[in-house]
Amino acid sequence: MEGIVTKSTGSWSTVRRNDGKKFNCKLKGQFRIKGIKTTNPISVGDMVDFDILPFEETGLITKIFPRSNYIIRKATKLSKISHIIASNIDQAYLIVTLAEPRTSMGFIDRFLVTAEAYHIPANLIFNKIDIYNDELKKLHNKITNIYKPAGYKCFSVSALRGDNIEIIKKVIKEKVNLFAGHSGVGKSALINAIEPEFKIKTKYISSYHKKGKHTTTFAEMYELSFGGFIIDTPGIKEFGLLDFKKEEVAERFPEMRKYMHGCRFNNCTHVHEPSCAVKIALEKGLISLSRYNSYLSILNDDNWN
Ligand SMILES: Nc1nc2c(ncn2[C@@H]2O[C@H](COP(=O)(O)OP(=O)(O)O)[C@@H](O)[C@H]2O)c(=O)[nH]1
Ligand SMILES: [Mg+2]
Ligand SMILES: [Zn+2]
Repeated sequence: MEGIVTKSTGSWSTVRRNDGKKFNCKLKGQFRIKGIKTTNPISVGDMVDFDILPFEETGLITKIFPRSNYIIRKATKLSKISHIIASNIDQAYLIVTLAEPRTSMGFIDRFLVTAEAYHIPANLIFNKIDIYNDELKKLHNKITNIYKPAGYKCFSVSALRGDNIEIIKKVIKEKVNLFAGHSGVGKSALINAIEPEFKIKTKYISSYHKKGKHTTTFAEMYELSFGGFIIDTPGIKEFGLLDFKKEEVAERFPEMRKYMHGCRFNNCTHVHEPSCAVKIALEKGLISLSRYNSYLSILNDDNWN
């Protein structure tokens, strides 16, 4: 039988058969994935073949179909071993907020670069707009005016008040959607606003917890009543920029990609070279300074291979 993995915690996975029935399954034997060292051979979103043992409720996964894409994070910051968060994703939404806990633009850019590297279309959802004061509304305007021209859709919602939930439902329909974002931005609340039946636990974050303890909960896939899935990814602080080289970073910024062919040097890093089309675009305001600074910051990471 064929199915999709909706949850995977160590040795057990929940597999949704194509008719919607779910089975608890174990992996049969050892699976190795070419090229990457991972702590988990199977992830949420994997399409699998499985057998159910006669008279038993549990099954054995016998095959993992090739993934169209996947997103990973490193087990630890310096580790070469990675953890597959989810696979076969149609589109990713980064849930952010300018209220508490505020998402930094650096984090947004790293997420978008990661999604670009994995060829997953990504967009931004600004949550908690019900509590934006005038200052935050201005900031919200300013930030969306950076991301929209860069090629990303920006949605503004209030999971609590219900603002613009219908728009979100429309864009996620019939797709496998990854929902990512810092703990506390309202991912679970948003999923509940989309599907009130789910009643997923949301949590209040006290200032004591705001620092962010490392949560080890697993990604989970929710089936939408109107077609499609949401993968909720709790507790992800960082995404692994593992699969590409430093030289490729500029290409992962769509607005830099647009201009870089005009640079004088083929191997231009867009940092100090003369006749750099990216820097000219920056000076003209065609590329935002905050995005360019994120580019420099990623280049300066000390964990490039
Ligand atoms: N004011 C306001 N609070 C929200 C909104 N969405 C979520 N919250 C609150 O933010 C906190 C964290 O929400 P939760 O959904 O658990 O965040 P998650 O960690 O991203 O899943 C909870 O106390 C929610 O009630 C919103 O749209 N407006
Ligand atoms: Mg949550
Ligand atoms: Zn250049």
